[in-house]
Amino acid sequence: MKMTFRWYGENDSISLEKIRQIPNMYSVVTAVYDVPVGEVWPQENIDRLKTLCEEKGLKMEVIESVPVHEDIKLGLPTRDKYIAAYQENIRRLGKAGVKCICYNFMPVFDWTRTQLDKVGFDGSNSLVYYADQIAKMNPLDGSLSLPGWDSSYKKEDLKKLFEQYANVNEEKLFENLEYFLKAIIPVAEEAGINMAIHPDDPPWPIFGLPRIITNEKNIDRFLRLVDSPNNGLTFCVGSLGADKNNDMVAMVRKYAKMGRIHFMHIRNIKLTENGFEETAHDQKYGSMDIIGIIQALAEEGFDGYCRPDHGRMIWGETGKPGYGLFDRALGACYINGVWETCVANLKK
Ligand code: DNO
Repeated sequence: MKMTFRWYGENDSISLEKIRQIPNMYSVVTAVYDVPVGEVWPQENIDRLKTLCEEKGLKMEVIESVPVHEDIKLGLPTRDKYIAAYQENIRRLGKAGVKCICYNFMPVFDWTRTQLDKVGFDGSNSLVYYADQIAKMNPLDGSLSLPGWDSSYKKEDLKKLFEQYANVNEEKLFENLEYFLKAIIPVAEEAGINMAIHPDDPPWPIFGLPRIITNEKNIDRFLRLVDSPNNGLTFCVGSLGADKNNDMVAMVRKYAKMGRIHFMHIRNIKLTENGFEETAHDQKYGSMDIIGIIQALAEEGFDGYCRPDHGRMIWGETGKPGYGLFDRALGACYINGVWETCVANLKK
């Protein structure tokens, strides 16, 4: 397992020097952030990021994300031009030595939470999702501001998007995903890149928009759409684990055995009657069987990438919700410790 850390490029307040000092750190996870969705990333921007990382002793083998234009998800006639740009991005990233691209296929909204700084029992704060709060939110009244989604949408753009998605149900979204995969996976195969879809977070429809990468049945279907090892998963524990019907250890074991997990996002959440709360990574603070998951990965000889996922804000740190330095670094150390113990026990 190769440990990685998300870095938001040169504007990230967390420096590569600091990331480098986290024990066992292998690669950053980053992206070209200043090019609009659907456009080709200049090779020089990609190469510059790579050089910056390598100068600090880190690799740049994972990209998160190359975002998918809404027209592709909607299946509009204009999708072909955006798919061509996507293919070109895969080729360019392959040239720069990238091995894994994380992306998602969630309509309009990426990850969704209802509060970004809920104070926990120990005075730290974290992201939470409460169903009763979501029920009160209206994405069309212009008041919504969430960390995971593109705030450049204007109220009118959003209204139009919602109208367009009125014709897209789960079946249609699967069809549009299939069309996209059939075009990009052969390019990824040639470029030596593993594509790793991120599950929908949370794994159920939001604001009436369909979501499909949500459970084992749908993931099986996704993997069959293009049955290539390059068509794989970002297995995000905190996303899939928000649905208590998902048996996380069994799913991790199954997809790791198939060689289809390319990237692990590991974090813990505490499930409540009303949704979930993000916690420290350590097993005992949340509802996820983090140790069982890492043990399954070790037993299956997982050699893909892993990153600590959202951290709490601790020790007075402020910054991008979920993406501070301290708690994610603690998360990486915890994951490393459990991983090394599991691997050592297997050798006994
Ligand atoms: C949230 C992230 C997601 C993820 C995208 C991948 O913290 O896990 O925003 O990067 O869904 O495309």
